[in-house]
Amino acid sequence: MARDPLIGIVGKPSAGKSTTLNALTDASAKTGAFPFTTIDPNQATGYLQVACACGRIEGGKYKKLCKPNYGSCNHETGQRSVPIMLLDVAGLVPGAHEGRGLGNKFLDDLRHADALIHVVDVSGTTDAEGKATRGYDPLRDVEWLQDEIFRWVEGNLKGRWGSIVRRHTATKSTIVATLQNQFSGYGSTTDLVNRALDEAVPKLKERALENWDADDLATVVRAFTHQKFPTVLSLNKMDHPDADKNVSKIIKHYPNEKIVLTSAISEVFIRKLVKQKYVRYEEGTEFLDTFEDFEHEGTETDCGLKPLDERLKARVENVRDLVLYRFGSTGVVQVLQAAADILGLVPIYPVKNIHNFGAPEAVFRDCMLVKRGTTVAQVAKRVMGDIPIMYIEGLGGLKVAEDDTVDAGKNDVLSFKTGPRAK
Ligand SMILES: Nc1nc2c(ncn2[C@@H]2O[C@H](COP(=O)(O)OP(=O)(O)OP(=O)(O)O)[C@@H](O)[C@H]2O)c(=O)[nH]1
Ligand SMILES: [Mg+2]
Repeated sequence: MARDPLIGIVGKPSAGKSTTLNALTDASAKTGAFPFTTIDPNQATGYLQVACACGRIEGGKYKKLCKPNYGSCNHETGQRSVPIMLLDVAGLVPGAHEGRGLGNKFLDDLRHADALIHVVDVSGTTDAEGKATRGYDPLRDVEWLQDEIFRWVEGNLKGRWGSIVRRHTATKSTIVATLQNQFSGYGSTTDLVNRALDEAVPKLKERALENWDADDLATVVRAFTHQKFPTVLSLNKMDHPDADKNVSKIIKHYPNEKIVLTSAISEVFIRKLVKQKYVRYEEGTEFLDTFEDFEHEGTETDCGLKPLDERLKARVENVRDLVLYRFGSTGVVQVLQAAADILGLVPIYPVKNIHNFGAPEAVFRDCMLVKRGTTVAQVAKRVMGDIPIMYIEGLGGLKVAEDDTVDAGKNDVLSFKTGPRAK
């Protein structure tokens, strides 16, 4: 991943994809209770919550000075919001890979996504096409959506398989090189293709590509899509009375999937109230304070909140009872964290000066999200481009080897020292 990560939001029509995007960002993507509200993809910046380096270095001395260029850092907690790009696409329906619904275009929009949030409507009030119904079983949606993505990639490859094999033979390429050539349009890497082949059947690597049959190809494509699009299930509309039984069923059926329960609409509602100064809210938690809560404590004069009218009061109570107190949060902050987790993203802090981290003006100004296991040299390339680097310093001013890797808390604060251009 030589560029910033991109998280795709996928699901059938009316599952709540655009609502999820709006809940995670300041976007105002159009939402609606009818299929295909979204046609063109909406891209917006979300914020991933991480524990900032400022909180742990030199006993938190830099916490109060931390000054992110993008996003923000809480000077009390050292919790940092790091920007991350999100893409909300049109709904997918069964048969999309053959052009049903809005067809392939939207699968194409997903090409550059590094991970997916699959929004599943667990209220059972929308069918596979997103049309209003009751008692629909959303268990099916998990499977067919993954299948659509697989069939889309498979279809793209199958159509050209004859010429791919001819070229492979003529150029005496390796299997990995030929597949990487085909998958590069999805932002694949040789490493990813290798992992996919290892996951599929390592034996296929030894068997000549000319002898692969349709099943072999399908196995590899399945493994590739699995590696390329790690997916978090966002079981959305958990505020609905029918959600519980559907949630249990999905969790039982998919014990190994990464699953988060969400109520995107509640998060959007709360954020609106925060903007209008009706409530104070700690994102990602159940803590939501209204004017009335402060009134009880006798501090109503300085809480800075407006009193709620009866209608809003009832809606806030509803959100508390059905979502916040039952599940501990609306789940949307957690769903983004889960997506970053399956991708193995860690925050890396490039600094100009490894001893003062940019003080006084630019303390931990920059933070980027990279995959755990990325080498220090690859990080340097992303930060510095082609500028030649003389050496790289880590915490304490110690030199760091270029082939060393990064992780949370390991080689995550780095200073790149540039030198004269090589002759
Ligand atoms: N009860 C409930 N309704 C929700 C929730 N999230 C979204 N909705 C409603 O579900 C409907 C569809 O939401 P959208 O966000 O437009 O869905 P979408 O997946 O983007 O749909 P398309 O763009 O048509 O594919 C809207 O009426 C939303 O208000 C939720 O958490 N709970
Ligand atoms: Mg939409």
